Order: sequence, then C-alpha cells, then structure tokens
Amino acid sequence: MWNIQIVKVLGVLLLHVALVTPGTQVCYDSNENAYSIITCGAPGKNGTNGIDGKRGEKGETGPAGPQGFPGLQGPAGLAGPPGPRGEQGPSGAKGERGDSANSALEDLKKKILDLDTQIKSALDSQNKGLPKGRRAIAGDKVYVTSGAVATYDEAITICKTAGGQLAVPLNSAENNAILALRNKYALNAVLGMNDKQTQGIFQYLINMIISYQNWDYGEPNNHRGMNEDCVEILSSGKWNDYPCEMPKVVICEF
Ligand code: GN1
Ligand code: CA
Repeated sequence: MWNIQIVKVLGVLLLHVALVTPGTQVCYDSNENAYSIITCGAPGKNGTNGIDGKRGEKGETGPAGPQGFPGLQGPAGLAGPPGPRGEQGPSGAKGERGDSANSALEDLKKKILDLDTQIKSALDSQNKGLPKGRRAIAGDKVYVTSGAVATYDEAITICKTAGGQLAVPLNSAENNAILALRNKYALNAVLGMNDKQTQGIFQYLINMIISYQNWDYGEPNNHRGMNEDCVEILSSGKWNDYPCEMPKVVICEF
C-alpha cells in the first residue's frame, strides 16, 4: 500500500520535471482521481453581452408630487332662485296735509278752461285766411273744403296731406256743420267711415264701430247688390251708402 502511494508521488514529481515548462501547470482532477497538465495562456477576451433579463416586479408607489398651479376661473353659474320676501320696512314719515278734494277739482277745471281758450284762439287764427263759406266750426272741430271732388281713397290722402282727416260727424252738431259746407255745392260729400271689413258694420278710419249715425230711410242698402262700402251726406243731412270709387265733395276736419 505505502509502496503504491510512494510510486504515485514519484510519478507526479517525474511528470513535473519532464513536462512542466513555463506556461504550463499540473492540475489534480478529484473526479478522475488523476493529474493533468494544462497550458496557461493570456486571459481570453470578454464575451458579448447576454440577452436582457426578465422584467422585474412592479416597484412600490412613489411619494405624492408637489401641488400643481391653480386652473383658470370657470364661467359664471346660473342665477339662483329668488330669495324669500323680506320683512316689511317701518312706516315713512307723515306727509304734508294735501288740498281738499274740492280745491283740487277747482284747479283742474280752471286748467281745462284755460286750455280750451287757447285751443279756440289757435283754431281761429289758423282759419282766418280761409275764404268764408269753405269752413265751418262745431265745438273744437273746424271743417274745411275747397269744393274739389275725389274718390274715398283720394279724399283720405288729401285730408291727411293737409294735416287733418276726412270729416266724420260724431254728433248732430258736427253733422250740421258738415252739412252747411256740403250744401254750398250740388254734390254730396264723402264721410270718413266704411264697411269694407264687415258688410253692414260701419267703422271709423281708426277701425272703431261708429257710435253716432244718421242714415236716410232704407239705408245702408248696398243698392241693387252693388258694393256700397262708403258713406255720403245728402242735402237733407241724412246718410247713404254708395260705391267708394264714385267722386264726392271732399271735406276735411281739423
Ligand atoms: C239710390 O236715388 P238715389 O240715386 O238718390 C239708392 C241708394 C243708392 C244710390 C246709388 C232709395 O239713390 O241707396 O246708394 O241710388 N236709393 C234708394 O247711386 O234706393
Ligand atoms: Ca245706398
């Protein structure tokens, strides 16, 4: 046994002496239970990079970042519902004693009379230049004619252009004043009313149903089925409906 070990050691020493040269070394391989000689060279170059490893697990949530800048102001909101009614305020100071009802009425009457006088004098001076027989007065109204004849529509325009309107009697006094002018001429005069809108219902130019009326016997009658929508004043002062296109004397009122 000891002989075998001694032989092994001697073998190795011999191998070492015979084969180990600079650049070589003896290595013992325990698996093979043997010795081998390897050549020692310069270290090899680094290998190329390996492929990427597997993706790591998700890290923990980081700390909250700093607060951002405030945003722009938004548009105004809708108006809210009305609030509840407030409490009643305290009573005001007592006012000065007023005029008696009678004296206030007297004041008003005086003002109206003054106004009436002013209107009459203004109307008088306005009509001074008109030839006699071509104007008539009833109350505050002044009726004027040149004796010219025209259809209903033309008559309306003539009076409007003159600053007045086609004469229309609202009572018997006004009807008489208009009649006085009509009777200066041999023709009937046209009045400011018609039943164009509804047959048989005569209206003023302002589309109001007439109040005062003075129809001749049997009138208005749309004679023989004719379209008699306009009104003329006859020599008797009574009224007749007639076709608006027929020319009649024009009397204006101011
Ligand atoms: C008639 O007769 P005279 O011409 O005055 C008629 C009127 C008509 C008018 C038409 C009593 O009047 O209603 O509007 O003709 N009078 C009668 O021109 O029928
Ligand atoms: Ca008629």
